[in-house]
Amino acid sequence: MPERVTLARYLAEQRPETRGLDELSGLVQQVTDACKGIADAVRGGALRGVLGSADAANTQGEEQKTLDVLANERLKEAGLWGGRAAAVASEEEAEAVPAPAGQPSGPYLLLFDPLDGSSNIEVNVSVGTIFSILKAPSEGTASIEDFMQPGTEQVAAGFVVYGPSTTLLLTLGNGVAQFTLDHGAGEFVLVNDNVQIPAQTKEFAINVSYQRFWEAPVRRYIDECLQGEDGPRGKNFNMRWIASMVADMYRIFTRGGIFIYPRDANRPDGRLRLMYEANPMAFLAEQAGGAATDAHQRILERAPEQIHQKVPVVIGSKEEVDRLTGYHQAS
Ligand code: P6P
Repeated sequence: MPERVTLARYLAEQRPETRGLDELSGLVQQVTDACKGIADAVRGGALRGVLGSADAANTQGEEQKTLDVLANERLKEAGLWGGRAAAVASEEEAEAVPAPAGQPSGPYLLLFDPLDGSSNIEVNVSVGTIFSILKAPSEGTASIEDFMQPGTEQVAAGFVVYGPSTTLLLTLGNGVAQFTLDHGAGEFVLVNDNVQIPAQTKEFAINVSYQRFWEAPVRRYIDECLQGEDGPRGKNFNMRWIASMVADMYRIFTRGGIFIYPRDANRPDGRLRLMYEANPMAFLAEQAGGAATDAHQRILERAPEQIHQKVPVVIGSKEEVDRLTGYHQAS
């Protein structure tokens, strides 16, 4: 029976100089504690009265689900009243939200998509929380400009999948660790301390219904996959598209694959947001031996211009990401 390593112990072992009692460890624990509450609400579904629309739209003009609002409030509270974040930014908030007046302004900035894939809630498909942590300015109140840091500046990132099991993937910049929530004990327990994305794969994830809008490199790449073993790739591929990035990406961290949300004729910058979806996933992917580009350059090197900006995403098994990125660069 392997030793039971909780998230608290993992943080202490990863940061022995502070025994995991530092501000970053504390913020990670506050965020993941909020995710435990979100997991409980998601699991309750219709019995908890948390399904359905919140009869409002978020700053992106997308319909807000009741659970979107609940998850956002839980994570804002964790970030703003925990004394470790100077401000938070959320998919559900138009602007950055500074720590309340009189509250200690912490050394970090917390960014999150509180409930990614929430359009899947009514059909009981896995959804999740994605988070990213940056350093805050050394003094003064954090402003939206302080968030405009490239993904290479992240000090931690993670996501939680609210699925058949509640699972956390986390990086502090020293590899990727995987935890499963022991709902009875209320603890995230380590199940893999060295998650690796296989460099090769036979699975691709893309929404094929937009095929007629794709650019030539994407069409070429997918066509070659579809030609299978008789085509230039010399092997058959399988397609998976859950339409919940956290679920698609969790599969890729588990067994490899390539996730593609490209720019197209209708979406010049793709659909996914740089700061709280693409950057944290890219940080995790690279830390797990994978790769992540915007089809031309590393996502982590993209210089952000505004908090909700979108970016094309090609992420997962390194050999496949490099191939598709190479097709774009050659086009
Ligand atoms: P489409 C969910 O809304 C999301 O942001 C990602 O989780 C998911 O990968 C994507 O959108 C799905 O987009 O166009 O297939 O519905």
